[in-house]
This record gives sequence, C-alpha cells and structure tokens, in this order.
Amino acid sequence: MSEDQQLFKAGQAILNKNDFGGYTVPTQGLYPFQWNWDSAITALGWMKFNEPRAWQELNVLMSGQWDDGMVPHILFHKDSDTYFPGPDVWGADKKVKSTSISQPPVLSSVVKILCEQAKDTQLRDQTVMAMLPGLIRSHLWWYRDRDPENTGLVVSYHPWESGMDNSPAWDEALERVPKVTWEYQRRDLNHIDASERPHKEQYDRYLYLVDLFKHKQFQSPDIYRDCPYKVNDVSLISILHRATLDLIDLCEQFNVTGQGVDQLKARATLTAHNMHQLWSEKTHFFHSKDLISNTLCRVKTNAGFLPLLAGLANKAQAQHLAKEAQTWMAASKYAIASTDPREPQYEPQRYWRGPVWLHINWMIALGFERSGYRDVAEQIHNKTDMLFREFKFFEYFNADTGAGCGGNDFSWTAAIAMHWLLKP
Ligand code: 9WN
Repeated sequence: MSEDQQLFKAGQAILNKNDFGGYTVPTQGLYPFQWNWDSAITALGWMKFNEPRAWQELNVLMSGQWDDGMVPHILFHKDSDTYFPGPDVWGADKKVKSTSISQPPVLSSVVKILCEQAKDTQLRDQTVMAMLPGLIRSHLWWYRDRDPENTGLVVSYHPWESGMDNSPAWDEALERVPKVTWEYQRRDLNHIDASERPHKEQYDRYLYLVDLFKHKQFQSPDIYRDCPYKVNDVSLISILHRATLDLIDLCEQFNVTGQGVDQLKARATLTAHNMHQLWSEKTHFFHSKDLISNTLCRVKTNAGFLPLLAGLANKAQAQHLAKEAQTWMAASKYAIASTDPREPQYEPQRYWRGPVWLHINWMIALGFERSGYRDVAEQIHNKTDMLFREFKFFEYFNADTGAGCGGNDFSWTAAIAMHWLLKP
C-alpha cells in the first residue's frame, strides 16, 4: 500500500470513528455535536468513499434549519457534558436544539462539488432537488436578516459565527462587549492546553452575546439595533458570495426558478459592487470592518485572502494578494498562517491567532487558482501537504513548528486531506 493509500485509510477511519449516526462530530470529547461548516467540509471526505453518507451528512445538517431560514452553527442532536456552552445556555429550543447564530455558509459550494463528483446520479438528483429550496432560504436569510440596510455586506454578531473565534481581527470590536459576571466552567480546557485556546476574558464576552440573543428572543431587527458587536467579516462575506454564485449555478442546472433566485442574483451584484469598502489602499489587503467604530479591523489575517475565492478581488488587488501570500509563506515554514507572522498579535500556537488550518488553506489555494495564480496555489498546496503527513490529522498546526494542536483525529482535517491532498 502506498503512503497516500495508508493515509487515506487513516482519514476514512477518523470519519467512521466520528460518525455519530448520520452526522460527524469534529472530534470526540472536545466538540461532541454537529457543527455547520465542519459538517459541510467533512462531506467532501465522505464523498470519496461513501456517497450516500456524504449526502446524509448535509441532509442532517439541513434538518436543523430554522423556520426563518437560518442554518445554525451547532446542532445539539444528543446530550453531552463534555462541551460548554450547551443548549441550556443558548436557550434555542427549536425542532433540533441549536445555537442561535450561524457559521460560514460553505454548504452550497460543497453541494456543487459533490454534484460534480457523484457517480450515483439518481441519488444526486433526488437529494439536490429536495435540498435546493432550503439552501435558497438559508441564503435569503443571510441577505434579509443580516443585511437589513441592503449594503451587500452581511453583518456578523458573534466571533463564533466567523468560525475564526479569537482572531486578532476581532480584538477591538470585542473589547466593547461587556463581560458576563456569572460563574461558569469551561470544558475545552479539560481536553486542550490553555496555551492553544482563547482566554477567559474572551469567553466572558462571547457569553454576554449569547445571553443578549436569548434576551432578545432571537429577533434579528432587535439584535441588529442593540448588539454591541457588529462586523462585516471579510471571510464570511467571501464564502457566502462564492456559495451564492454556486447556488445560482445549481438552480440553473436543476431548472429551479422563482423562490427568490432573482433576489440572490441582485444581492450578489450588490456585494461585488461594495466589496471595495473592505479593501485598504494603505495595506493593500482586505480587512473585516467594525461597524460600530466604522473602521477596518487593523490586523492582517488569513481572511483577507478569501475574496479571491469569490472572484471579489480585481486584477490589481489579486496581484497584491499574491505578493502578500509569498511574504507570509517566507516568514513561516508551513502554509498560510491565520495571522500575518509579522504582526505583533501573531501567536503561532493559539487557535486563530497564528496556527495553520487546512480547510482555510484549501480555500485560499482555490482562490489563487481561480484568479490565475497557479504557482501560488501550488506552493500553498505543497506547504499544506507537508503538515498532516508529518504531524497527522490535528485540528490545526503550530505555524512555526508544524506541531499538531487542538483536537486530534479531526474530521475536517481528514476530509480536506482526502479531498484535496491525497492521491490514493
Ligand atoms: C465554537 C468545531 C468548531 C469550528 C470553529 C472553531 C471551534 C468552537 C469552540 O470549533 O469553535 O464554535 O468551542 O471553540 O473555531 O471554527 O467550527 O470544529
């Protein structure tokens, strides 16, 4: 058996082990529920060896969709006491217990990839036809509830919604959020060393926002008015835009018209028109925007490369980003770090403040490839490939040493390796 075949088998074993019956947990213990973007990305791995299971993953995720269209960030299908905060803290007692925010909506893009790879075309057509109305409603939810002023740039209310929880991009915006004063016990630190996780001070503020959503009874207009944390997350906006374009393609392919498809097209045009607001002529880079102070989040993070994935960078911007990517890669041994290694906030092993994440590198590489920078995409591919071969399927990797950090036997790491890196 070749090395790639062995690693593929190891990846397969991880997904089987993390399969909780129709959905895959990111890793056991630390994250015992179904997470939104983890699940979508994990389906790419399932697709390589079990097509029905890949589609099932997505169907189970969609089963938690709220009536207003939101697909929640976590679905609490079964109880577990190894994670905090659980369903009681979130207080969202829907048909499936869940959190009250969403996560980067990579789902429609994944559906498009699965469609291209499907061998069982009957199963594909049945599943996608049944899923499309829900997917359209979920995108309309983003544009309606999270962009009430029609700017083309959706608003996030929580760092957990970005999926890049303690990114230094959020530092200033988060400091404005009060801390909770009630006592709680974190569970992540039972599994992972504190040096790799967010600080208590950040958790205090994350929880304040969770309480606020509950007190506002999850009503978007009230939260939009009163939330002390509101950002245009450049990563989420880019992922949503890519996914909207992919969803529009899927609708054309499957002859789905009406149901708001025209609104999706109009919103996508608006995003493309206003994206320049997140570009800084000073740094020659894309930044998220703090909507309360009305300023760009200063620190350069990996999110700034993601407009390429969505075709939201013009030629000159793409050229700057290509140069920037080379500089980041020269500054740290492995692929694109989550924070620019030259920033004072860079911490190579603390979660989203420095470490390398495989799925983000996959998206950045796709972006460079789509923008005509094959060489940069290939360099990112090769520098990501080294990581999991040397250090196995960890949640993320120390950007300086490559050492595996966070949870081990991690679903999306295995899935991205199987989808993108391994040639069994
Ligand atoms: C909160 C599951 C999730 C990922 C996020 C990552 C981390 C959770 C946490 O784990 O967040 O959602 O408790 O730390 O930041 O991107 O989806 O893998």
